[in-house]
Amino acid sequence: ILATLRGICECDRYVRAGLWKKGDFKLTTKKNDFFKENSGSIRAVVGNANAGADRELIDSLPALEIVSNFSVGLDKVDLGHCKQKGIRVTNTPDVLTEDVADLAIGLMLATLRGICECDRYVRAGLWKKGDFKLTTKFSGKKVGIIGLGRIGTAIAKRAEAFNCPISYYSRSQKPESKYKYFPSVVELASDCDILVVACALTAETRHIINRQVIDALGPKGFLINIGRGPHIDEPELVSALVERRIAGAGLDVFEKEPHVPEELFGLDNVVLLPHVASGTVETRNAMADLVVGNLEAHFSKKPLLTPVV
Ligand code: 8YV
Repeated sequence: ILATLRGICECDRYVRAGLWKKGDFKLTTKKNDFFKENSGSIRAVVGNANAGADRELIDSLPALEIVSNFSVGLDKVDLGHCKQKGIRVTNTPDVLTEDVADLAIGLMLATLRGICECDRYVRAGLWKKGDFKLTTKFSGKKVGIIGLGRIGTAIAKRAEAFNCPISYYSRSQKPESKYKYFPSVVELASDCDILVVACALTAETRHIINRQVIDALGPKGFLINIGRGPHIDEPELVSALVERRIAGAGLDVFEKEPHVPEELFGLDNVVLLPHVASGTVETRNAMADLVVGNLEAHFSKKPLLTPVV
């Protein structure tokens, strides 16, 4: 159901064919021209997961009042600088939680059960020659979640329905949570079958998945990333996947999007998606409504709907 509705196999083919790069390049060119030509009069900026408002952009727009971001993650917005300059910042929480959590489960199923590889196998006419290899069972696997916020909790709830024992790592233990807490990512990785990155990207969580964590996850472990590419030391992950030092990975995000390490394209133990966790018509419309709603509120001097700064 998830693969069909969310186009998981089509997404995987899109990334492997190198098409992602073509989509984003044109946007970047237009953005630069527009900002240059209108820098003195721009009062609002709408960012997203890949292009927000860094110090340089903020300083080049003297009339800027608000950054209304089309994403929940704000790692591309210099929040400290906005605060200092009195620029308001909003994001799009809650409305995308279900989609991102659905896709995390979709990635787990697609990776462990080889759904995209199966799809390629049938399309290539290989079924006639013999049955597909056996894959890995998902139900009952131990799921470790990094970051038990809104999205992490929604993933845990869904994984529980598959009888998966849940454990988590976060900066501090959540006293209200019934899930097992680990005070370090390495301990969490050693104890689970599937490690899921679901935390915000900050200076502290950059490369939270490093060689040590990958080794702790081990050759039977799977890694799922629906957070941000820089959460993972990507060259370390690529060599672990090539050398089969971990069993597999389901990745929606990459360090230098839309560039994906080409060593991954030929691997059968990965599922590669072009950052589509919130990418449904329903959710993108709800996110757009929030972005516009925040701008309307700001310019009519009403309270912002989802203020961050
Ligand atoms: C992006 C996301 O906003 O909300 C986030 O943090 O990463 C996504 O929802 C979306 O891909 C548009 O860039």
